[in-house]
Amino acid sequence: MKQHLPVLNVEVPDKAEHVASTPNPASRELLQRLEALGVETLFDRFEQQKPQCTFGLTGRCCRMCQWGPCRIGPRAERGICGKDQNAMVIGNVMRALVAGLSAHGRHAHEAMFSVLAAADGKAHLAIKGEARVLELAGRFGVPAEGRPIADVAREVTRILLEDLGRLDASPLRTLEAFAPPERQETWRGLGILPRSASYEVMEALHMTTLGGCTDWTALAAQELRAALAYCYSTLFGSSFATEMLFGLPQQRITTVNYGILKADHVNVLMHGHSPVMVEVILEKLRSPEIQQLASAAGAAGIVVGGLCCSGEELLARHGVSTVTNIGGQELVLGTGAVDAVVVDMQCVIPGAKILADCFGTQIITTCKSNRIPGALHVPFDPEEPEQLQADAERVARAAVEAFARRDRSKIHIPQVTTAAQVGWSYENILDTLGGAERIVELLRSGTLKGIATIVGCNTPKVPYEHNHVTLARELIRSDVLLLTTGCCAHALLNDGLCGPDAAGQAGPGLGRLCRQLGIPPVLAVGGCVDNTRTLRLFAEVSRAAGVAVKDLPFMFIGPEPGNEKTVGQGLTFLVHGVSNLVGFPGPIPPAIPRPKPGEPGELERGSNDVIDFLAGTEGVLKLVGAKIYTEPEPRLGAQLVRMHLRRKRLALGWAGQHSMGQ
Ligand code: MSK
Repeated sequence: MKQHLPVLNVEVPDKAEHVASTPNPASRELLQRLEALGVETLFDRFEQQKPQCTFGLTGRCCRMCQWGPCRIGPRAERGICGKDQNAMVIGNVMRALVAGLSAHGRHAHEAMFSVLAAADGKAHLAIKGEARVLELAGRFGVPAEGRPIADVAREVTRILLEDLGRLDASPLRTLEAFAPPERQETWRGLGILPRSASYEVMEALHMTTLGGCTDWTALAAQELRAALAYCYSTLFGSSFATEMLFGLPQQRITTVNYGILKADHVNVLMHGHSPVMVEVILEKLRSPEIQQLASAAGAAGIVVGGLCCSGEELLARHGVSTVTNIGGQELVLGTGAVDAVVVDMQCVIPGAKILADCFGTQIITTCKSNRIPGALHVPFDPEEPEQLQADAERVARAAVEAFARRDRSKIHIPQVTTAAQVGWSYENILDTLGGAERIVELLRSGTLKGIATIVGCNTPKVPYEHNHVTLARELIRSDVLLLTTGCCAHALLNDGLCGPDAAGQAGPGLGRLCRQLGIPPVLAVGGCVDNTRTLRLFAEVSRAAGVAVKDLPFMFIGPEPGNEKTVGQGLTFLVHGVSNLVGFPGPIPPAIPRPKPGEPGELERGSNDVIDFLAGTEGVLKLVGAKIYTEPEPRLGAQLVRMHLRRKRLALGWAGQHSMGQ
């Protein structure tokens, strides 16, 4: 059933609408096939959860201590402890943010210790990203000349690790090295400079424990501080460590979508976020020994496909075909063609194992934090990496051996493939577009009306992938260059918007530029942590323009927010001065008009300090120069983005004769 939420003024879709509106015909085919087979997916379980609790949806349910759960509504203005709505709502959002921060923190920890392992010559790992090592050495003031690259990488990584775990008040060095000076001044003035991921998570949980901080403004400040730790301690740390280890993405053309699976091949999917073990498993799967094993098992070859962000890491550096995102991970198992899914950390939903059992797929877990009952567990520990090569080979063998057990009667692969132009690093985006000064010129002249990052997860609260694709199509038509990561990127890759022929869907300025340069209008820049690449681009364009990021026509768009990590993604850009458009309201109650005291018949805006702080004109907009817009209808969302970019351009005197294409 559809659920209308009057308090949020939105309607969430039912399963029929997901099926009807999802833009990828392969997803639709699999949704219908699984329904016909009577196999349940997240879209069915979403129906079972309806109606969803409106206290939870609006952030007014507190489960932080064992006195509760407490709800704030017409019957109770405060929780049992006396906590009011503001403290409850911002506390809930902050706890979501630091959960996401912890997830990226563990990812960063694994990547950084893997660099140390490589620097120490362990586990046959190499330092392939010399350019990034040397850049970081320069930024951190680490001597590099005449030293072995392993020594420099070790010293640089020790600094990244300090940034991950510092407990004293000394500066977060990655922030000092990479954040625009204007921003550093702003954050210093607001008192929100963070220490590290570890400290800010501890402080956020401390502040929100029973009898802790109930001043919502102090909690809001910690929210922004934690967002900065999220950005400079974990996102930059993960992305940089991975680039030091495996090098930068390289541009290439590849093929994506469900149709890359082949019935007569071993089909292995890589799923999760941490790229370390999957890189070694990929090497093993491509080795003559494992290829021979596949052939002996009767397979015509081995297909490797990517899911979620581990898939995007392999796509960016190796051109490995991606298939789908968090919302499609059950659907791809419904092809009955997947022999094994190798999963590491995050975004692997329990439903995937249920589907795997239905179709005889082997699940192999490789992160010691994340175990799944019944799965083969071969954990990677970067602090004890000696087993890495042998374990990766064991995983590759197990995946190939699963081929013999597959039930061939259930194979159903939608024959849908899409071309994609991938491998975008910060450096090669800059080079391809002609440098930061040239990008400023493109923006100033109106060839590009703006640049936006469109990212994030899926949520069953909006039609599956519909918002991602609709917003992207609308915006490129309006000459807005898009960068994308995460689950959104999968939707746009499969739709062809990141492909070599997508220029024809762009507006006149962006389309011409794409044809001139041979690029698509949507650039897939990697996994969730690689939003750093976009942030660096925004900062570099700002430097070249001599205009603060907050004043440039940039936007962050999260059409289908889902994971706790998305809270930090949006706020990362927000604290840099980049306004957010989110496709579904966060767990924050809207400010509802109410009768004006003493003036019957008149209405005034209902008080909601938290929403006023995040989305009004007096809060973050004044403090950091950006705010949050919410709009679940994607065409209206696109209008909001156009309006926002237009206002920025007008203020800069860059609007000229050009109108935003509608
Ligand atoms: S995988 S964090 S659901 S983007 Fe990075 Fe997708 Fe969101 Fe996970």
